[in-house]
Amino acid sequence: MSKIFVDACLGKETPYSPVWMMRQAGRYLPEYMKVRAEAGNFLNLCHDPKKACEVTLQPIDIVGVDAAILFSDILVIPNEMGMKLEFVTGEGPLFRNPIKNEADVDALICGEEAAVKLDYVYDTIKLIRAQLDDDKALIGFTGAPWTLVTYMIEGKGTKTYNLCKKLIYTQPELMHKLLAKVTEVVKLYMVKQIEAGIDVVQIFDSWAAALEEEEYFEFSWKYMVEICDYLKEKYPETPIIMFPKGIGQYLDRIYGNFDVFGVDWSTPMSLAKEKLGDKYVLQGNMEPCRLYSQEKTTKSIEDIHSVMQGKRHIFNLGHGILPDVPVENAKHFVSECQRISKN
Ligand code: 1CP
Repeated sequence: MSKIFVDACLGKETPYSPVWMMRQAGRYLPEYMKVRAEAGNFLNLCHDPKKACEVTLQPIDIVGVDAAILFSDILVIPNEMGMKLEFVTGEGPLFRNPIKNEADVDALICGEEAAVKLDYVYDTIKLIRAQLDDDKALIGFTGAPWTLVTYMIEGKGTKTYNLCKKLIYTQPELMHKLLAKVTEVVKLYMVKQIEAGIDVVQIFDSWAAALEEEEYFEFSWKYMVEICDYLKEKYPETPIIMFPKGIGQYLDRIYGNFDVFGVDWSTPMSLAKEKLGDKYVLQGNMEPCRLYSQEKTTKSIEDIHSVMQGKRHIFNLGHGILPDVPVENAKHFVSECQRISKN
């Protein structure tokens, strides 16, 4: 059966522009909080295919989105490369022994050995695929190598990226060595996600905006494109969405073998359309905080629709939904996207 979301990713005409939300399975849903409490904590939830499947499907049933996104986290990758991941309540992810030198890079588990350790993710995908309606798509994902190494080097979220940048400007070869290792695992991981049943791949480069232009293309985009080339050679039919957050000023230099460009909320949709709309389907890009107001949500959807006019477009937020958004407002966003873009 055809899936409106997959059709839209491939640039085919669809009855309306499909919609999903980044971070749609998460803390704004009381049903999610209940399952997370049963699991004990977030990481247990990621490791439990039955529960991870349940929370993946919640936004389909409750909010009415056109695609489900696998419930997991980008940081399970470094965890399986041998860096022990913890989540400190209220503070987010933590690696107590971040990468400091070449010996730490050499000690990482790499390639197939790391990719097979993510078997609980593939099991989750198989369960979801068996339960998801045929007309809904399942999105699998990874972090971009650059975004992943920011956590591996800093040990946690950062505002300054100073340890990462120190490596870039003082030991660029070591940074490339680390990025290449992570890229290798990501390629194998995404192939296994596809083989387990995902329909679409999204690559999150959440911390793209931390880098200067030349450095961005050298230390991040290049590796994302390498992942796309690898996946497209094996599975040319599987659409790939690239989401580099906050690089609207570099749009002229975007290239690569992928299908959809995810536009973040700080980049005007009209600019993205002008620069990239002929080459890529565009996804996005409502400012997520508009979800606090139904009126401002509808206004934004109308504005985005007047630019895209229901063609080569997927509705989404310009970054993740926040935990204190009322569920009613998330439902409103989804139904308004579907209503306003209807042909
Ligand atoms: O308390 C909780 O329940 C944990 C909160 C949470 C959730 C729900 C985290 C911790 N991760 C997730 C799930 C998650 N993470 C998904 C699931 C599917 C969905 O979107 O519904 C996805 C796709 C991610 C991806 C992810 N994790 C990204 C990239 C996307 C983005 O939002 O930019 C990043 C940067 C992470 C790291 C991470 N994991 C969790 C947190 C709080 C963070 C961010 C920390 C920081 O700001 O540095």
